[in-house]
Amino acid sequence: AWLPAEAFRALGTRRVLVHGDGPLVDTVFAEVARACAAHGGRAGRTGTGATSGDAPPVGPVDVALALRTTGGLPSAVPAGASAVPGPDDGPLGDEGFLLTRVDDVTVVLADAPAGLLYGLFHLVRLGESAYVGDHPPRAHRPALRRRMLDHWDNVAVHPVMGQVERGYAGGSIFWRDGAPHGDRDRLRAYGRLLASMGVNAISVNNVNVGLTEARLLTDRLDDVVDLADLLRPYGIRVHLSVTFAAPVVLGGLPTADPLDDGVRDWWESTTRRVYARIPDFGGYVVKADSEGQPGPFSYGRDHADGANLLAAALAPHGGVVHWRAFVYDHRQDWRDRTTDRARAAYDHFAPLDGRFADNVVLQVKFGPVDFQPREPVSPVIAAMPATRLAVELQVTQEYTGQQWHACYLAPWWREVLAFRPWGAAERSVADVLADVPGPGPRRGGDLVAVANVGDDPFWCGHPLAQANLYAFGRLAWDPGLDPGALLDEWIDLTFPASTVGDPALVRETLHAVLDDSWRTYERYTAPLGVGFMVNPAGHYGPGVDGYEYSRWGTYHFADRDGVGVDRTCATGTGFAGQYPQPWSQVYESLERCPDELLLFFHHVPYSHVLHSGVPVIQHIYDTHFAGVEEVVAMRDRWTRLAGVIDRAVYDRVVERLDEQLRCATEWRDQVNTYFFRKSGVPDAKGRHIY
Ligand code: BDP
Repeated sequence: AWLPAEAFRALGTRRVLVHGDGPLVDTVFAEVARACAAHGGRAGRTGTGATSGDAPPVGPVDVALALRTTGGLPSAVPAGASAVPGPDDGPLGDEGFLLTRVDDVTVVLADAPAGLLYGLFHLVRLGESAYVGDHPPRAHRPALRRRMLDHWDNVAVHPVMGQVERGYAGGSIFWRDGAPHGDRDRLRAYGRLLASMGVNAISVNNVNVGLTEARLLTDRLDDVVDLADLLRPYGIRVHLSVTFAAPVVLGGLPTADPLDDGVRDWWESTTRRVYARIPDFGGYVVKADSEGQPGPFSYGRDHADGANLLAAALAPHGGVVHWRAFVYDHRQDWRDRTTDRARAAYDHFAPLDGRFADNVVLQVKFGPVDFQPREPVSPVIAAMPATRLAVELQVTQEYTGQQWHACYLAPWWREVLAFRPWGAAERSVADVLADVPGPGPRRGGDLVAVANVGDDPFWCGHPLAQANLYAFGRLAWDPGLDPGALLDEWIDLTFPASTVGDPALVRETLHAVLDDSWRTYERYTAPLGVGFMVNPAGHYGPGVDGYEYSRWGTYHFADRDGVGVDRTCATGTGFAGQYPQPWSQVYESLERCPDELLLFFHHVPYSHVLHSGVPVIQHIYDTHFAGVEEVVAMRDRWTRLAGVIDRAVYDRVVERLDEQLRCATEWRDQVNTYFFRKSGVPDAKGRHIY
């Protein structure tokens, strides 16, 4: 993974002072001391309680990482640094830091320990450039206050989903066969990786909560205490997925009705017991009334009643509920225009805006359906001005190649975060989450993602899938970051120049393979935003009609004349009307709807000509041929790294690219053949279609 010892070379060759107290500062000092021991520098520490057992102060220093709260700065920090004004746009806060250079000393200042930790990893990212030239004081703060990973990990092995639901990286790093995993070093290493990308919250069990997993809240709490202890030194708070039926299945109560006093008491006392053991416990994640999970609907209550019940139990302790908006009827059929699955989250939640307690965070999947490689941004995000929101991404590649396919998702997430639901001059999704002022009350939000990590030696199955994990954390810190620049960061931290044969070639090759890989994946899979042509058994590989006649509500409606889902207000399901202006009109209009979402919003004849000038049927053929050619090129590019990077990483990626090519070819052939047979329209370029 990223952060091998060599990534600390620039820091570790210098004289570094760490100033401050507390467990997170201990972590910073341990990192610095290790780096200096490896690379010949010197580490020193000052602070009120920090001297005994620590290395002595180092005299003149090249680098100082100092907490400003502990009674002034030590004398080794140049006087000028104490004069550095606070950044003019407000305090640094709990997690921010300030970086500058004064009298040839690189100085990182923070007002709280987590800021120092993030400042340290910022220095590591900067490498040599942190220690040369001018660095006028600059404040760095996370745009989003909670940057969270949800692990869909089962404690006990699930008969269908295994140890990790939608996990493609081996078993869980937290659990093994019903017990804690036990590899504590690896958990610490994971905490360190997460801190280096800015993640500060994690939920450690699946949102589909089985009975064993439910008990983490009560008689198996010790296991969670242990995880919290291991991750706390990296600034990470632990959260738990809980079942709404917990008062019944764990507490033996006759009901889980959110308005029942006994139920309320049960949640309060249970939550109090959790905080007695884990004072910085983050809170609960809840999937309710969705895909078989219990919820308030069973008691004739709504989701504000449900969420507020748990929020009330958590509020005195500072915890939050992440209440998922992924609520829909998974036994529907396309009965009439109102049963469109894409409508469900908005239909359920928009009317509840304003009723959620302050410590409820409504967690909304980025798109209206389900983590497809292309969907419009969920209209719920623009519909809840009085509710805290989290946008949920899927780092685990359930629908994007399952960590067999190289698919760098940062460009896609960047598009989602940059989407402006009220039009070009208004706020973006990232602004909504970051509490940027706009019409309506200001409400802060989170970015959350389903994790892609397991006990695989490469952490993510595909070594290059680590770039997705890394980019997620960094985008949650700063949604404005450029995906290409993030890839550079990840490359520098993972393949430091001193560890590879030809750093320039490594960089060039990784960009060639990854930069456009999400669009490549989109090209060889379901066309033009229609989604879900996947194999229903595991969501891997093509299954063009796999869901077409089932009850899951995900259809493409292809027939001999055309394809696509009519979600217009005029003639379709009315989903387009869930957007504010201008998007409701843009999506409603066949002329204005962006090509890449055409079949999400419209049912069109195969001859319909796209903005690109190409008819839909020909676009399908062209993109599917192109997608496979691009995978061939990716594979060729990668082989140039033979002998240049670590052999095991190289081989693992070759194995994955071979499979990606096989699978992409299968996608191409099945999708092209399907549409050729449905439409009878031959490929204008005369290529072979079976
Ligand atoms: C779907 C997954 C399913 C999850 C569900 C969810 O296929 O395994 O339980 O999302 O988000 O995409 O709850």
